[in-house]
Parts: sequence; structure tokens; C-alpha cells
Amino acid sequence: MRFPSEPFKIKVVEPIRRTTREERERLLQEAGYNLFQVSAASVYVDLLTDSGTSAMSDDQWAGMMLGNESYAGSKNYYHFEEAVRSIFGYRHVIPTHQGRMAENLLFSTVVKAGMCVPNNIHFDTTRANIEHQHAEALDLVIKEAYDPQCELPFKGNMDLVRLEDVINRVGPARIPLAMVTITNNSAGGQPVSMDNIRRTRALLNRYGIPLFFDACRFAENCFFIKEREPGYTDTPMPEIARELFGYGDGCTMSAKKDGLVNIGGFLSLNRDQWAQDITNMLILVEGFPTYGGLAGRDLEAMARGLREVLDEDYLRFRIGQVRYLGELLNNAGVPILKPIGGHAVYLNAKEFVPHIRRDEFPAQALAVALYREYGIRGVEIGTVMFGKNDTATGRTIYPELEMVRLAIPRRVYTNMQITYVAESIIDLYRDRERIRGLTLTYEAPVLRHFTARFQEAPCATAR
Ligand code: P71
Repeated sequence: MRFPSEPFKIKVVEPIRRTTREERERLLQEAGYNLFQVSAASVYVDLLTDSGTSAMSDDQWAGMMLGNESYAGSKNYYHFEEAVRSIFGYRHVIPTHQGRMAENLLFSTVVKAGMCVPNNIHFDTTRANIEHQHAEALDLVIKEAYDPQCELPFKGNMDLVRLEDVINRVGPARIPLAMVTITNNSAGGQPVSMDNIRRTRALLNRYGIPLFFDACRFAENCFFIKEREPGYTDTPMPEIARELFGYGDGCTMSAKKDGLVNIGGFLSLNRDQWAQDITNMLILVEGFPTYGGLAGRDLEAMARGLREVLDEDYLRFRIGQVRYLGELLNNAGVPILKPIGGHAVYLNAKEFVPHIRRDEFPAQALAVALYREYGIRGVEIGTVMFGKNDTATGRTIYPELEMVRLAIPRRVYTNMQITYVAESIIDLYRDRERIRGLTLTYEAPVLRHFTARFQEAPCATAR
């Protein structure tokens, strides 16, 4: 089957409410046309993020009841440690409450002012945590990643020529580690090939630079390797993961993605000295090393989720469901980023609403229209999130991509709900000329997308 049906049945349900268009119009006005400010209870299908939004299995819930909430040495920590070691293979396992804390602990320990950390593309929290150390976060993905039309099987790959240039330019002493984000969230959930990882490792070895993975969506990346990379068709998922992580020295993980939990993360690594320094910092800011800001039951759910996520039936359904949405849209001529990624479909707003000028936030306008007309919430990944004001000229520096991301939570929506999303977007596309641009009325100095407020520009056709 091209699009496998759900490999689970539903045991617990959460009702979701449909609202009227009038209600949503009012809610949008109150929210300043910012979907982060709309209450989730007024959203019908919520595709804001795939992070922390998974449905847990009965086995995970059963594990929650076996939580041991001792301050030190909870058995759930040992289960968790064993799960992480068996999948990732690194010696030290340090739990954190979510991914960005793992990043913060790692970078505050090993990155010093004036240093540089290369990555394919840093996720915003990774970049922010590096810049917080007064260091530079460099994005060195292959250039095709920035072309929404270019179809490559591994569009998240590191550009090894640029990586070597950077090492030669800044010198290995100023690069405490390099990272590879699997899958590459910021440019469409695109995977990195085993071959590219192997070569990245070989290059870094020549300069003695450690390699860390941002492993949030590692299982999805490993599934793409199995599907697309020669030599892996018959390799079991855990073996693919072991080989991949074997090329690294450690990883940071937000288990809110491929850990199939609602909260949790970790840092895992081989270097004893780094682990010791990080653990000392963990105790200061997060908690004792056998719970790291989580409850025992959370650790148990994470241990079980990390094993479940490598189940091939699950992954085939998961990747298939995202692809199902993407292909329905693509076949109807709706402009999307290609190839379809692992966790989300991205609408290309530059082509969807070409009548909206760049300074009127086309992707934000599209996300607002999708909510107003159909109660579906996506997230803008474009000028609101990544545009910068050039203080010298007062002009806006626009990011390369202007997208609305439709991130699919894991095991949450049925294929019928996904069909509803596709049909809604196809309808909206037919009516796209009616979508109006927005003007910014408030922005915070940092991470403005969470709290920005907008007004609607006059009707485009009336201009
Ligand atoms: C996503 C998120 C969650 C998010 C974060 C910020 C604003 C809106 C939504 C989080 C990631 C990620 C990668 C590759 C690290 C984190 C941080 N992604 N690396 O895509 O995608 O993890 O949220 O657990 O701290 O919606 P954390």
C-alpha cells in the first residue's frame, strides 16, 4: 500500500470542537492575527507543531503507572538509560526536560565566546543557545536545500566543501564540535544520508573535531535511509540507527518528537570530562542526574517511546501519512516544498499568494486564512519568524523561504482528518486571490513571532 492505514486502534479520544467562521474571525481579531495567541480549544485540526503533541501508546501509559518518584536512583532512570544506550550507543545518558535544555547544557559547557559551530541548518533554539555563548552558529547545508522545487532524496545533507572551507578559515581550535540535524527541520524535514554522515565524520576526524547529532527526528531520518539509500533496504531500523550514531560522539534530543512523549529530552555522549561538567551544571539548573527535570513516569514513557518509534509499521504509516497530505495537495497543483519531508508539509506562500507583497507577510496571511476559513492551524516559517531588520538601512532582510508548515502530530489524526485538511487547502487555493496581506502593529525585540500583532491590509482586489 502506498499510504498504509493506521497500525493502531483508538482507545481514548479527545473531543475536538468545530467553530463557526464568525467565531474564528472574532478570535483572530482578538489574537492580533497571530495563531500562537489563539486558544487550542478553538482549533479543529492543530498542525502548529509535531513537538510534544504525540499520542502515547497503551504500553507507554502503563509504564507511567510504574513511575518510581524517588529523588535518586529511580528504576525508571535505569530503564531509560538502557533504552538510550541500546539505540544511540553513547556512554553517558543525561536526562533533561526538553531539547533546548540539552542544547543549553552542551553549549554552555563546551562553546566559548568567539567560537563557531557548524550544522546543516541550526534549529532556532540551537542557534539561540550558541549565540547566547557569543559564538557563531553556521548553516552549511547543500545549496539545493533552499530551492523548494529541487527534488533530492537527501536534501538535508551537509555541504562538505563549505564545511572544509570553514574549518580552514576559522581553524579547528575554534570549532569545539560540529552538528548534524536529523531530519533537517528548518528546510522541510529533509533527511541526511548515511553516506553524507560517514563523509562528514571522516572530514571532521582529519581535524579532530567531534560530531554531535541533533537527533529530534532520528527515526524518521533512519526510515528515509532505509527507503532511499542503496544497501539499507533489508537492514532493521535499530541497526541503521546504531550505524548512524556510531559516526558521532554524542547527541542532543528533544524526545517530544521521535521519543513519542509530551515532555522530555536528553543529552548522550562519550566524552567523560564533558559529561562530568555537564552533569554538574545539570544539578545546578535542572535536577539530580537520575531525573533531570522530569518525573520518573516521564522517563519510563520516554524509554518505551524510543523503542516504539523504530517500529517499521509505525514509521511506514507515519511517513506515509505526511506524504499522503503532500501528494493530495501536489496533485491538485497547490505549491508545496519538495520532496515531502518526514514530519510536515510546507506550503510555498510565494507561489500560493503571489499577489501579496513580501512586506505584507504572505505566509502569515496564508496561515491566518487557513484558520479563518477552515479552523486549521499551521505555523508561519517566513518573514515573521526569520525576517531581520537591518539597523543600518532600516530595511527588512527577507529569509530565503516563505512557508506555512503543516506539522503532523504523531498518531493523533486519522487519515480522514488529513483528507479534510487537504480538501480545505485545495478550496482555499482556488479562492487564493481573496487572501489579504497583513501589516505589523507590534513586535517584541526577540523571537517576535510568538507575540507579534497584525492588522489586515485592504482587500487586494480593491487596490
Ligand atoms: C518544532 C519545534 C518546537 C518549537 C520550538 C520553537 C518554536 C516553535 C516550536 C524543536 C526543536 C527542533 C530541532 C531540530 C531542537 C528543538 C528544540 N522544534 N532541534 O519544530 O525541531 O526542542 O522544543 O524540546 O526544546 O515545532 P524542544
